[in-house]
Amino acid sequence: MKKKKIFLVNLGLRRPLYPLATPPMGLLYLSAYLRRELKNIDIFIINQRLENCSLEVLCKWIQQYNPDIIGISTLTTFAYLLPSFVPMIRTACPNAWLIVGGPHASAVRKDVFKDIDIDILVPGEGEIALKQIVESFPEKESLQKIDGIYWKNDAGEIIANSGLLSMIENLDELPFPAYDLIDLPRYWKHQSIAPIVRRKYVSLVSSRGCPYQCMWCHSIFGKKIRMHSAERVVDEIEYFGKKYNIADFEFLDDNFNFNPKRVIDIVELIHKRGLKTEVAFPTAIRGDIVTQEVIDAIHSIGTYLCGYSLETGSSRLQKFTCKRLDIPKFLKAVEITAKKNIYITGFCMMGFPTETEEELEQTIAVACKSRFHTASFFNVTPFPGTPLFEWVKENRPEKLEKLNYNNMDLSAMNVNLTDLPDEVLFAYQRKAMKRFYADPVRLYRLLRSYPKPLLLPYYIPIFVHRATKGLWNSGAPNC
Ligand code: B12
Ligand code: SF4
Repeated sequence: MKKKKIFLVNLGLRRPLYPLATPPMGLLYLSAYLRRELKNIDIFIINQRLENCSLEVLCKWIQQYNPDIIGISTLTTFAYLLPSFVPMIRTACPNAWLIVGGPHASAVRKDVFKDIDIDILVPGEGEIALKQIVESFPEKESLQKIDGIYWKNDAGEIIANSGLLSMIENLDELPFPAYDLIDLPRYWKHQSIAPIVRRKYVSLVSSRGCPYQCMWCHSIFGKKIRMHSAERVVDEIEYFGKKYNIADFEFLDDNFNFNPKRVIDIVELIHKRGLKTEVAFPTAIRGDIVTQEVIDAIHSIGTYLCGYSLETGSSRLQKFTCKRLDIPKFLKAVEITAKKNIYITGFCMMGFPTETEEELEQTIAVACKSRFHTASFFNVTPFPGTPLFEWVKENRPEKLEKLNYNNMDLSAMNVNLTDLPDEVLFAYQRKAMKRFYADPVRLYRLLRSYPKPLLLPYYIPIFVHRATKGLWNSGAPNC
């Protein structure tokens, strides 16, 4: 039987003010699962964010490979590339099936078909659905048996299959991500989510789904958290550590510490197996459930960086946004983490609907009081498919008219969902940067704890861009 050839591509670009490139974990998990479940296939992965190449170059790669199935993954910020890219690959590979999956597909669902001529859309966790799609190829009608996907039949109608997309109940059943399909060392030259350039690391995802309800957040993996067992997490650490001769692991979970007992079990197993590790949790720690025991444990396995998300210092907005963070417990967690000399990146959001100047001040005050080493003060942005987007659509629909997600980067977003003038919101963001960083003690702590102080100048342009928000980079909404 002829091998089925599958080309998977992650769309997106790296920019000077957003120079990040992370291993495309979604595509690595999908590939590993397909390879295990279906024997007669070949898979090729390209991450445009790593290559930073044009769509024409991407298309040439695809044409040379001549795939049967092309799977595209994209964030909403790069979905603007789809209407140019899809016709190109349609022409290059007229008989291939085109599938879109990933965060944008999960958020926008059927509406993705409005702008582009694709065959199938997978809205959420992709392993089982993609396997069934590959099995169905080339019989389009067999797609009707796959729960929860959208597809276009030969008459050009978009069909929304009934049922829910099948998900993997027990995450340990997933094979290890297929790192062998990418050139991992090339990623080490770029910044990952942890703001430290040039380090040898492997990214891991030890859980899927998050039970919290923050109104701005995605629901790609559902609202129930599923976790790898401690054994499985440590097996991956051991395997990839040996394979790449590295010790540094970056966890990309939404909620690594949801079950503190699992954290302790993971740490104990790492010690028991005598593994040498260094660990970063740039996104994965929920502050108000952190305990001293958890911090002692993660410190003992070489944790050097933790991202902590305050988002807002206002208790009213904590309730309004359903983040419901317990701020005093959060500050305590930051403090005990800082005492271990773990570098802390703090995340704040400014510009929630109904947010007042007093509440903006509260966020600045809490961030400045905290023991964060760095803080980012991002604009609140309503992404499709989130409760925040629905709220804005219903209550402030005019705010969505100006919104343009294209190529948005962390510091360039100029969205303003408040009822305050733009100048006022941006002035608070500048004030936040000034007050936070104009503190000699903080600067001393930052220099002392940042893992690679000589590389700090690399971040000056990003710092300047944020600190001058709205002065000369106000322009059109969302640059
Ligand atoms: C790593 C990461 C990044 C990486 C890049 C990721 C990428 N794909 O390119 C970096 C750091 C660059 C990044 C940047 C941003 N990110 Co980000 N990021 C993440 C994070 C933390 C982990 C992603 C991950 O690896 N997940 C694990 C893998 C296994 O899941 P997955 O990729 O979703 O893949 C699964 C499914 O989606 C599906 N699937 C994926 N691709 C495909 C393809 C096909 C064909 C099929 C069938 C299925 C399929 O199957 C996979 C396996 O089940 C997620 C949060 C999260 N929990 O997912 C946010 C997330 C993806 N990011 C998000 C956002 C908003 C951003 C930013 C816009 C933030 C900002 N405000 O600036 C920026 C982009 C700015 C820019 N200009 O570049 C949102 C996406 C919202 C959206 N609608 O697009 C998320 C969901 C976070 C959130 N809380 O909402 N991010
Ligand atoms: S922001 Fe974090 S805690 Fe809140 S729902 Fe999203 S992943 Fe969960």
